[in-house]
Amino acid sequence: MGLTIAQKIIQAHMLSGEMTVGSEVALKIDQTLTQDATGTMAYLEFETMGLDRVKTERSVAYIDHNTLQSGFENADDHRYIQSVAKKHGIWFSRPGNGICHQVHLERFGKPGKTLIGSDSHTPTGGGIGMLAMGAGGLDVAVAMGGGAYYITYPKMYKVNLTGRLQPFVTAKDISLEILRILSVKGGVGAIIEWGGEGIASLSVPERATITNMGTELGATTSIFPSDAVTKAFLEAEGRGEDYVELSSDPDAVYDRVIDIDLSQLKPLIACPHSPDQVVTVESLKGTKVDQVCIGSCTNSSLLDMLKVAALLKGKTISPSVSLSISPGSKQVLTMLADCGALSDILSSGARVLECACGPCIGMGFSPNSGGVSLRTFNRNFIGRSGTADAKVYLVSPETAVAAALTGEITDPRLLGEAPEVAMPASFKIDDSAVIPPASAEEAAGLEVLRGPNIKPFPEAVPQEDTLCAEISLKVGDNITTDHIMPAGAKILPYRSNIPHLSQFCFAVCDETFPERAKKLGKSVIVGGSNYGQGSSREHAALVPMYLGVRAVIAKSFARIHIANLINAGILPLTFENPEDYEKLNRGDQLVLSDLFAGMDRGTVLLQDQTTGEQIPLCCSFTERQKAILKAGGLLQYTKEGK
Ligand code: MIC
Ligand code: SF4
Repeated sequence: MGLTIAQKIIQAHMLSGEMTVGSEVALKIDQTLTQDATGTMAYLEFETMGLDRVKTERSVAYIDHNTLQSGFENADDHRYIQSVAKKHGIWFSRPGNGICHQVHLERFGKPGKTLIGSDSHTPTGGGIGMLAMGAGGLDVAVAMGGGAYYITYPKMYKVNLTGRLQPFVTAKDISLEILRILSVKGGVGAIIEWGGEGIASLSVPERATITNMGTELGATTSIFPSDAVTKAFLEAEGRGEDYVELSSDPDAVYDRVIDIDLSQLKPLIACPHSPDQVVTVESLKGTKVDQVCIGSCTNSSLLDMLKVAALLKGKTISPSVSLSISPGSKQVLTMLADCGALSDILSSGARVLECACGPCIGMGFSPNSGGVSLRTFNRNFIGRSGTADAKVYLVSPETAVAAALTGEITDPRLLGEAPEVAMPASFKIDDSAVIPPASAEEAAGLEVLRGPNIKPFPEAVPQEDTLCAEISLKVGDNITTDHIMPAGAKILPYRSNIPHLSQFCFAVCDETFPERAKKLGKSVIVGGSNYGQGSSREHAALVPMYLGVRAVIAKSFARIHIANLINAGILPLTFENPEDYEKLNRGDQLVLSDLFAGMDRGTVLLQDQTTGEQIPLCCSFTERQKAILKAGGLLQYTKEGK
């Protein structure tokens, strides 16, 4: 039987396990990336494990999320990351050099390699044929130390593209179309391979937009073949030697095949507050818009920005709209400046922000109260923009410009001629903002610089055989990590300070949660399906762990979050009968006895002492996961030398 692209890369990197859907496989990881909001914790964990030099082919630490430096906290964390990177063999991308995924694609990614990153949009690398996955910081720390990364062997989906995009219909619209078809949980447990004759007309930045947003499907990752388009991109980046050809076998077998005819697609828009609430742009025409943001790791490539500049050239944005543009990298910004496109952007009345995540993670540029914001980003979860009652829509750069010019949601096809923008034959290469690590000899004498914002890692609590605890919170379906542990300008500076962060846990759902959970000392959370979707932030597990949460019972979990819960020593349990969700209420006293035997059986009976209900729960884990849970988390497990 032939293999898919992902299966070929998995096979070449498999350290243990079986290539059958649902079994756990251990992978050798070639490259890692971290960003600052998750990186501080990942490097603290790396240090705690007593590891010396990274064992990967390439590990890069980016600073891109929190670049406001509104107090000493960020500056201290950046300095810590820079010094720890230098000492341990990690390349350091300075603040201003760009968004991790954009820079990694430009400068470091290689087809056929494995990459894990402490950021859920790491699958962007799939745009050049990498097997690139988001992971919790602790998993990245282990991989940096040469340890395996474990995934549940996924199903293989194929999206077959035929035809060609019409003018003003873009890669972003393809991403929104697949979200419309599959929903935010439709990709869970699957790797999505993009193929068909239609991919030949998609450039690497367009492919990367699609693999980037595959994260919103809950997929393990998304991947394109490595072909002539990939080769041209790598050559333009001066990295032709990194090219290898990669394609699936003609007789590869897929669990699901989805066909999309590109010529039939229209400009699409995701409505508040979920990326899968997709309708056509024309169906919302005339909706008043207050703010437009162009950028983020989804749509900040040079090609995106050149199109935006061409559409804005000689025009002035609507007086009622505030427009921000964040180029994805220093390479993009300098090339825009050199060719004059930056002037076209500035003359239109746009505000040019730093090459960083910025508004995407609520780091400034929050909309006005109740404001309508059109963003080229990948997520529009409630409150993520920093304004609780804002209505955030997700669109392509072309649709974003149309709204910025007219002040209302407008089909971009009404803008006239679509700009013709070609990929440059060569990109401007300047890696001066990437600082190489010290040599092993030099590193020995180097000091790691820590600031007072770095607080000790919360104590591990080994799992008990009998758990008696109250339900401290009950939430619904599709709870995101932005609900569990919000980010934004006020909170992000404290990512290395779990006690401080804990005050904001679940603030979007219930502000009284942290106080109540702390008072209980030990508690359980009940959730619906796809619990923990979205970001890779392990803080969404570490903070509940700090607040005494010992188990989460849900209808189903998102991939990265369930791994983070296990890594934090929190027991993730699923309802055997999803309708039993209705039987549990906040305040109920629960007893879970004989847990260890239950873990071996794969099922445990929950006794609700308040209602008298008995509810069967699924608790099937691999031997490794059981040992991690019993030890009280991955850090403890690794320290015990397992
Ligand atoms: C996000 O887009 O939500 C983030 C911020 O990039 C996160 C990482 C984080 O919370 O630090 C992600 O996607 O993993
Ligand atoms: Fe940054 Fe937004 Fe991309 Fe997350 S989704 S890495 S916050 S740009």
